[in-house]
Amino acid sequence: MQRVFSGVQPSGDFHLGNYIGAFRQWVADQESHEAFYCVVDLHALTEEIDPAYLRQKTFEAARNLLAVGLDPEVSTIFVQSQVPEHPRLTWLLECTATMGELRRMTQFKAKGEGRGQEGVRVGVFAYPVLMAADILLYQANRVPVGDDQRQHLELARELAQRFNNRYGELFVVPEAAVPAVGARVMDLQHPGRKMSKSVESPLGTIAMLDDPGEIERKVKKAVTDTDGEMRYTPEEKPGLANLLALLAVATGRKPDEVANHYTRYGDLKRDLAEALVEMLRPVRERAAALGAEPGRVEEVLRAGAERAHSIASVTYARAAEAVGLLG
Ligand code: AQP
Repeated sequence: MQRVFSGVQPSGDFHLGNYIGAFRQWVADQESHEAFYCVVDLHALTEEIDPAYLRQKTFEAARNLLAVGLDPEVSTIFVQSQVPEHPRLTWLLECTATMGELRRMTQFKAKGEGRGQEGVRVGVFAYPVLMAADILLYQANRVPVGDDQRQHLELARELAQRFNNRYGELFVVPEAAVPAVGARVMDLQHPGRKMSKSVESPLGTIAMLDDPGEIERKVKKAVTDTDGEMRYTPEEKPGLANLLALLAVATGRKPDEVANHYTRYGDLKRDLAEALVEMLRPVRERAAALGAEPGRVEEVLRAGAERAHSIASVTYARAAEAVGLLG
């Protein structure tokens, strides 16, 4: 069986972008792959975060991964920092990557804007290497991610190939799996930027566990445009295109088909709100049920860390030996 790996930061509340860009694929892939899904708490440290908040969000993240439909009987669900090989392999890969490669990462460049690169933390600069280690430790063939992670996946592939060329065939070279529609869900108020956990946008972000009233309110207030023409043209009409893509995903159609079906923005928004409420209903219900049994989440994480460690430790030991470290 081929392996799938992916991760999510516990840097805030999961949102519609995470669900559509990533989690839906994770759930589908657990049927056909040996699956490893990780709450990447070390990544969340790259930005200022309150320790108690991080602990709480890490636990909630694990619970919500169960709520989206991951089955701990078939998927390994774990917390990154509980498997010590992640930072250990990162060091070996940092001694493989170059400054030039990391400087080209658009996310690093974007985060440097405004505060100047001198003020950006080393963790933000180096985090794509930690992400490469996350993936390569599990010899993952497939990595389901949203569009924003494409470039980081390319780096992971490049580092795996370079390491393999230098030291022998140690790592599987992973492939990114990016959904055709919904790979970049945009903020409903600022359709020029992606929906994101760590960016404050109370009306622009639909949280995965928002109640139906909140979803309806946010969709109703979503920014569109004033010409009233129903067309799927993301460059020209980013706000409308985002809504069309969301309804397409929620109803299993193509965005163009959805556009042909409507003449008025109001009707589109009404149906979109309804479709999102229905799509997220089972997730909300499962999250509520799991809230009543926190012991179950703890047990899943304990077993997940053990299983992840049993795989990661073998990969790391082989890599460490290959570079000449004493075992
Ligand atoms: N807007 C999005 N549309 C589609 N997919 C998305 N993903 C994130 N945002 C969107 C995908 O979700 C997975 C987890 O990514 P993450 O934990 O980095 O999510 P985030 O919401 O982007 O979190 P942050 O803390 O706000 O991160 P930054 O600082 O990077 O913006 C990934 O597969 C991602 O592609």
